[in-house]
Amino acid sequence: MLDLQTIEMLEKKAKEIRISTIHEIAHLGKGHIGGAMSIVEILTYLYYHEMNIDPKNPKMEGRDRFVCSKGHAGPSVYATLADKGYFPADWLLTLNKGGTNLPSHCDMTKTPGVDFTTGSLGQGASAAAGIALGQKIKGEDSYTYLIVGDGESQEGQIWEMAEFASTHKLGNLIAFTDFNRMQLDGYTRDVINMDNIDTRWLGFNWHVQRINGHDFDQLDYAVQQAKAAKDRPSMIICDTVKSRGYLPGVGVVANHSMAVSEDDEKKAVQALEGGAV
Ligand SMILES: Cc1ncc(C[n+]2csc(CCOP(=O)(O)OP(=O)(O)O)c2C)c(N)n1
Ligand SMILES: [Mg+2]
Repeated sequence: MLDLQTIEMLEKKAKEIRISTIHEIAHLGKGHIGGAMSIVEILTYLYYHEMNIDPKNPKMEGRDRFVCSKGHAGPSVYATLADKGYFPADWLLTLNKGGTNLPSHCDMTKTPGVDFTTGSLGQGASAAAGIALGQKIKGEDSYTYLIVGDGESQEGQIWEMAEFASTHKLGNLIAFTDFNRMQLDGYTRDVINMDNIDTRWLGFNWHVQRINGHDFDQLDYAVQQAKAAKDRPSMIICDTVKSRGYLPGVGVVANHSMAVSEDDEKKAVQALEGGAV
């Protein structure tokens, strides 16, 4: 269990990352705020508590790796990396503008700290399995962490990765499904029903857990359990709220890529600072 001080530190960081993400997207005027906000606690937990990384040496040998396969969540990944010191915070205001190092979707050739280029849904997951296999072959004591979306999990490539990773007993691959129940233009349930997500992963012989993806204690417990399951890859299905912390988007079905005005930005940040999340 995490101690109270750690939980308070993580909650404070998560709030700062949410606020940075809102500023970043508002400066551009629009962006994938829904899917960026739903993974903030997962990112915060990994980058501030779990991963063996060195922002001063982004390509450190033997480090843990992170792949955000739902590459459109780039803005909250960047807010996290900037706060960790991978690059100057003022880069955040260049999000997706000409000449930027922070394109809307994660790009390993541009952004220090991004371990794999993503955006074409499904592909990052396969890359993560390949990276985890490489770590295993090298005998490294390191992990690959992966986030996939629930809509993304409708891609056939995800399930090819699932069988590959269990065949190769990739106990060092720890994945999270951001189960926010929404995809680009509606509820996953209305597009392709993902309600049997747990048994799907079990069927592919993964170690499967289901948690509240905004709860640090649950994230910690699940990651430690995942590490203990050394003979299988792990999937931690995280129940989350799309747009969590960006109140104008919460509960709105079309909250995928949204316009974020200066007024929305001000109100959302005020709400967060007032303790909305
Ligand atoms: C192969 C591919 N098809 C379509 C898209 C367009 N697209 C971007 S995000 C998205 C919805 C993804 O839904 P989900 O994984 O649930 O993301 P989240 O709810 O976390 O934003 C789609 C269809 C894409 N990026 N890649
Ligand atoms: Mg989704």
